[in-house]
Amino acid sequence: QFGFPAPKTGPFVPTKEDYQKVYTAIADILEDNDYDDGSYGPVLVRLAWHASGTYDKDTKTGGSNGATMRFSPESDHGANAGLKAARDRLEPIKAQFPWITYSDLWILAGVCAIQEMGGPTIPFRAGRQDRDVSACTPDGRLPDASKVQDHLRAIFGRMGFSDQEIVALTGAHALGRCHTDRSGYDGPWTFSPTMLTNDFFQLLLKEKWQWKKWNGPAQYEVCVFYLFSLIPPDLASPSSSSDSTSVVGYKSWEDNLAAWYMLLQTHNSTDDANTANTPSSSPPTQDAGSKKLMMLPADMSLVKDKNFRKHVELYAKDQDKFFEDFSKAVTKLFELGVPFKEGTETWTFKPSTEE
Ligand code: ZEM
Repeated sequence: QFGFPAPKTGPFVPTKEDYQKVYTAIADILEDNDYDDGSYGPVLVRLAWHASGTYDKDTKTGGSNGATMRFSPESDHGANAGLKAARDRLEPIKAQFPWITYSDLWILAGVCAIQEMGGPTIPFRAGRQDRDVSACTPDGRLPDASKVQDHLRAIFGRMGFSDQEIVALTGAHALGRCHTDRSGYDGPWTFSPTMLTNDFFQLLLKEKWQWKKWNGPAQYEVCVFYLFSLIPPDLASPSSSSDSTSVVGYKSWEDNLAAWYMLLQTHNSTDDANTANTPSSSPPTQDAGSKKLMMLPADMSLVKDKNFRKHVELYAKDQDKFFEDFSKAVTKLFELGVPFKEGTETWTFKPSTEE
């Protein structure tokens, strides 16, 4: 009865708290001022999507269970170009929490990135198992950006998604950018590529997209004047929307004009007793100017096809509805083909800003 206590036996069974620790560790490595727009968030979302989007509902192959993108040939598939940056970024986390599978880690990183970039809560279930190279999926299961609606319906239909879900999922293109050394395409879709908004849909509908004149792959571009950014934040709500992202978020030229009109009126009425209209002393938050934004041919088909377009119109008007549907569709995407044990709990993790 004098010895050390008997060592605990049996395998380590991680709890929700253990996964929350991993979530927090991922949240801590998202930012890096020397990478892209200052965050690994977008490329981590793309990693989780490409791990999941190989699913085939008929053969029940592919999907996020397995993390087979660790291996060639899948890592070398053209669609996965550039995702090594995302996988490498997660290696120190895997070393710190060796009990988590790569498959769960990649998906948890996607969940974390979406939430930390201002997106909706994405419920998470653990239990993905890593598989070996023999589970790699054939090339060609992910969408081709040069193709349009019929292709998108074939690819996402194979995973089991409807038109509405296709449109909601593609709203992820509010995040990140295209890289000439990865896909060959170039540029961001929105002004705020590290913040999830419904700007992708607003821009699709409101801007006049033109074919980009260059030697690269065919893509659309538009040069958007960004006068709105000069307006002090407390005057910057010309439309009814008063969400906290209004200064960063996309504003149509009508909104720009309305904001300038308000500013002019305010300046012309400085003698008024109405102090509510006093211009703010807070400085403009961003430089005014213009910026080139882009769309892929696949993106543009979402407004050219009338059945896709009605969902684009809804999400452009209603960011809450977009967030609700995006969360549902992403949760489904991330769980395609995953053989969860019966009774696996669904967890939600708190964004790090709310802790
Ligand atoms: Zn994307 N995506 N995607 N996508 N994607 C790129 C980048 C990102 C398509 C596509 O070809 C491309 C979904 C759907 C579709 C993200 C998330 C999601 C790029 C640029 C291309 C070419 C890659 C590069 O050069 O770095 C096509 C055709 C899609 C079909 C509709 C869905 C669904 C997504 C998540 C739910 C994200 C976050 C990026 C930005 C990555 C980054 O590094 O910034």
